[in-house]
Formats: sequence, structure tokens, C-alpha cells
Amino acid sequence: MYNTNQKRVAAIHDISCFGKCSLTVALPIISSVGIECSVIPTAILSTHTGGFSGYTFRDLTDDILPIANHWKKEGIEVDAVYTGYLGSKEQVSIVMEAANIIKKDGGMTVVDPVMADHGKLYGGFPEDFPKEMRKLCEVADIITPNITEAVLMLGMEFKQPPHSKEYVEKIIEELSKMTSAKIVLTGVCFDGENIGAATYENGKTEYVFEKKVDAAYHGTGDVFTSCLLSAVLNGKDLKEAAQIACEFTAACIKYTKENEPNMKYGVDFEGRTPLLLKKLGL
Ligand code: PXL
Repeated sequence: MYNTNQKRVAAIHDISCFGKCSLTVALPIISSVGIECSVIPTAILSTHTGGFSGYTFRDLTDDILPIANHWKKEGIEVDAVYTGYLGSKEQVSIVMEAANIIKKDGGMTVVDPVMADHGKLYGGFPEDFPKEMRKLCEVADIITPNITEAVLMLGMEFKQPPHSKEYVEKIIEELSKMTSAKIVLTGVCFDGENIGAATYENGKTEYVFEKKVDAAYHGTGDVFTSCLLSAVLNGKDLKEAAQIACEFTAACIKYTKENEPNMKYGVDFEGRTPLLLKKLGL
């Protein structure tokens, strides 16, 4: 029997071979805090889709359930399933089924509905993708949409930051009607100076903020949710976990801005993992 004291996550995202996002972010961050991070790749791309042209794309839909079923046969189960970028809308129901196969009793599903930012769907996703992604959020335990992803799933209007409190709280209210999951809404910005997340659980909305750094890098959502999950599995409550994820992500962006002006090369989180361990008390 394998060591049942070891916490285990299955990360179901694409592999963007270059570009610091999805599995090349989830794996090192989650592993660095002492949690095993197994993977089910949804697709393999030569780079992410935000800023590179001519990237390759290999769909791995047909591998997802056979991987999950093999794990089941081997008695392998995980404390948390963490889903991110999916290769197609057909993968939504397959990923739901895979999660049920590999999650232990009482385990959780964390869904980052990766598909859009700055008011726009990422290249390659059809217009009805948010409607499918919504189904995965409906059955999750924690969801971490950004504002764009939330309004696309809800059919609400996208508004540029800074946001009014009414707008953000309306989004939270509609999300809470859509799912019983705990909610972490990212990219919340009330004043143009601070940016952070709204958390919602047990009917209560709270906010965590950091000073806004005037730069945007690819993959910061993946850094954020990987940290959030790492913190939750290390016993932090939702708001504490969002605070840690927010501080760590902001520190990475600040450091990156001093060294790398091009957003497509992603955020330099690699040298900052000791900071994350410190914040988690590890
Ligand atoms: O970071 C999100 C992400 C993940 N995977 C791929 C992407 C993106 C965002 O554009 O293109 C392939």
C-alpha cells in the first residue's frame, strides 16, 4: 500500500511545452509545498496560445479516461482534482467522469475555468465554450474564475476595471446561484491601485488585495490557483489561502517586471517558491 499520509493532487490541464502556464506551473508549485502532483494532460501545445503564432496542438481527449481507469485499477486516488485549460468542450463531461473515478471519498474538485481574460475568450475556443465550462463549475467544490470567465459563464456584461462593488457582488451572487462551490473571483479591482480576489463561502463575501503592479503576464492565474490549492491542502481556510496566493502572485509579478518586459514569457515564480513555503509555515 502506498503512503496514505502523502497528500495527492491530480492536475488536469494542458502541457504548454514552453511559456510557463498550466502544468509547467501547477507541477512545480504544488510539489514544492510537499504535495504529490500527478497529471492528466488534456492536450500538448508547443507554446501557450497567448502571443505566439503557429503553435502545435495535439488533443489528448482519448487518453483521459484510460489514465483515470488505470489509476483506479492500481488503487490510486487523490485528495484533490485540479482542472484548468481543457483541449475542447467535449472534454468537460470526460473530465467530470475522470474526477469521479480518481477522487478519494471526501476529496475535492477545484475548477479554474481557464478560457478567457480581459473581456475575451482565448484563441481557439468556440463561443459556446463558456456554457460547457459552466457545467464543470456547477459540480466543483472550489472555483477560481477571473472576472471575464465569470461573466461569460453567467451571460453578464464585461466591464473594464476599476469595478464597482455592486458589479462584483452581483457576479458573486449569480455565481453562488449557479454552484454550491466556494468561490474565489480573481482580478477584482475597485480603485486602480489595488488588485486581488473576492472569496465567497457560507453566504459571506470577503476581499484580499495587493498593490497593483503595472504589468500583466501570462500564466498568473495558474500561479494563483496552484498556490491557493497548495494553501487549502495545507490547512488554510479559503480567505487565508486567497491572501497567500494573492501575495505570492504579486511578488512574482513585481520581480518579473524588473527583469522581463514581455508578458508572453510568463511570470518568474521559480525563484520565489521559498517565499510560498514561508507563507505556508513550512
Ligand atoms: O494560462 C492559461 C493557459 C493555459 N494553457 C494554454 C493557454 C493559456 C492561456 O492562454 O493558451 C494553452
